Amino acid sequence: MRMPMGQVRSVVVLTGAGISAESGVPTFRGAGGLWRNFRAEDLATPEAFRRDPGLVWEWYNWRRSLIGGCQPNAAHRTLVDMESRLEEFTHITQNVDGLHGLAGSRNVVELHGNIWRLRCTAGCRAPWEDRAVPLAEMPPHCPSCGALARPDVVWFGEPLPGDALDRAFGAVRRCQVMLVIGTSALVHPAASLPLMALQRGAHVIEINPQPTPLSTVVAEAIREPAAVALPGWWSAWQAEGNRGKTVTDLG
Ligand code: BJW
Repeated sequence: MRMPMGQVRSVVVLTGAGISAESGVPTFRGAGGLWRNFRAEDLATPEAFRRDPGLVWEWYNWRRSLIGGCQPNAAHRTLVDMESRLEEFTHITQNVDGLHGLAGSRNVVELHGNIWRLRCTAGCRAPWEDRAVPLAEMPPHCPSCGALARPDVVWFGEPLPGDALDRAFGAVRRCQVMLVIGTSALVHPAASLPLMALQRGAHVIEINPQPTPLSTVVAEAIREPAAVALPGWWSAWQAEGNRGKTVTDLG
């Protein structure tokens, strides 16, 4: 597909754990991934939390301390620049690490929640932010009603936040260009978003050093780490766009 750069109005970015890898945050799958050493069934399901909230909270406390020592990288910063310059830009993330916000992204659709927020299991109040590392109380409780608190993240088998999902699907329906960065594209419904964009004729570009199920169907697969590939891709977009090049030419 050839799409004149000047005609591109609507861009969507979907990020996954790989964008934070160069910041030192472990991914989930693949070499060094969290699921190599921990079982998702024991730690990232509602059943696991019901069975042993203390164990699940220990794991989240450990991850919060690890993420708390990490800083955004050049890929996170490039997305901040894209947000400030592009007319219609929607940034969707599966990440819970909060590094996009720390980099300065203002409007991020968080599909899987945020590890820095807590939620009352009795649902008595809205989720609240607590950046303490370690948490003052383990496991923590709701300051309003005293019920057990849980991380405000989406575990396997749980529905994604409806408003975030609606915004994501709405933006994907309208987009002309979609960048899919640092995700294994295995977890649904997030993994359905690029497929939907493709079905609707968008130009989909994947940035990932490893192949994924998307790699053979996207228009371009850039096999480089995000902190290298994304700033380069964005510079080329800005420079070449003004000279009337097309999205395909930038591959
Ligand atoms: C780099 C890089 C560098 C490395 N630069 N790249 C069978 C078929 C289809 C679906 C299902 C099924 N069985 C069950 C399901 C549903 C399930 C699912 O999809 N499972 C599949 C795994 C099979 N989905 C769900 O359960 C979801 N909910 C749902 O469907 O609800 C339905 C419902 C409706 C109504 C009522 C009730 C239910 C929820 C999914 C929640 C996912 N949660 C987690 C944990 C979040 C909290 C936490 O962090 O603790 O979200 S799991 C984990 O995976 C996390 C991530 O957001 C998510 C995706 O991972 P991501 O980001 O892709 O990371 P990785 O590690 O997989 O990949 C990293 C990539 O980066 C790799 O490709 C590297 O190569 C690359 N990389 N360095 C660029 N420098």
